[in-house]
Amino acid sequence: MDQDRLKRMAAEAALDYVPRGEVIGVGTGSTVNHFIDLLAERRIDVAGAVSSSEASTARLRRHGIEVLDLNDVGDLPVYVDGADEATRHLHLTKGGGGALTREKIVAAASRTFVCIVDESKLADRLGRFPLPVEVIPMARSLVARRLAARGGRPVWRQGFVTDNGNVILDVHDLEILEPARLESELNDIPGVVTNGLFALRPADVLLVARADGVQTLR
Ligand code: ABF
Repeated sequence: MDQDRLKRMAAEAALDYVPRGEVIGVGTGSTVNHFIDLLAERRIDVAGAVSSSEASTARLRRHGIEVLDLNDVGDLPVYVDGADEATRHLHLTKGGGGALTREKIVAAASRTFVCIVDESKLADRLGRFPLPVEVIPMARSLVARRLAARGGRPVWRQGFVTDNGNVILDVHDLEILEPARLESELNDIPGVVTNGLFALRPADVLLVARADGVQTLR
């Protein structure tokens, strides 16, 4: 079964986790795009959405779903988002789409983080997908040196500026044995805004779409 069909299957399974009549958190990426489209197609009754990117905001609005400011809504019952890589421990690598900072904010504000992936994202250990790190532009070289000193090979995502006006380093060849510890250590590098490890606050539910159905990992 092709990957896009699997992404839609995962997105469809996430509808079961959407409390009717409430404001929900919505992530970014092609799998989440299916989720947004299904909210509209199935006329799911949501009171609005807190979005993790300008791209998702535009898609939500095109469907007539109100986009709200997180500062006006407080904590959320659920956050639905994709990932670039995921383990059975529900640790994630995110940020391939460049929205990792707002994604991590909305995930932190949500009681239940439902992550939707196709089976190709599942890995025994994080690290095959280069780790995105959002950096204040003036600190790009400093942070790159600190990441290289850790054995990573940082590559500037040239021509890309995040919704927050920052740049991204994609870090190849990192050996990620303790995701939560590494996430915390990377946060301490001056100039790092967000790194793409979601282990300190992992997903609560991981929906993995396969040809024979959607597997639920908790
Ligand atoms: C988003 O989901 C990003 O963090 C990540 O890059 C993306 C996965 O992309 P896709 O769903 O398009 O495979 O949350």
